[in-house]
Amino acid sequence: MDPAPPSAVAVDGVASSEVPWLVSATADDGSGSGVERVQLYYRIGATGWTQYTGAYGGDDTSSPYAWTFVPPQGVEGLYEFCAVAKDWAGNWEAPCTAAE
Ligand SMILES: [Ca+2]
Repeated sequence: MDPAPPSAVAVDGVASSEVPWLVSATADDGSGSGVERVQLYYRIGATGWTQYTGAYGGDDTSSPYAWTFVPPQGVEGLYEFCAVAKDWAGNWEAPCTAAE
């Protein structure tokens, strides 16, 4: 039994005018079933979180967890990142609230 969700934390890449950015995340499931996948979310300002998908996005199913992030709205603006993990027992981490 593994009732507990895993947790993932996005590690911001250095915001730069040179794209793409490399955004990575760490994920851990403690003594549970293990991390099955990690998703990257981003937001700009106070907007809602959007999952980063597309050619370089989507679910990362193997560690190290990292994404080649092409800022969808250009390099201007403050991007915040959040990662959400799922474990092999099917438990999802709670959706993003604050940047992490
Ligand atoms: Ca777990």
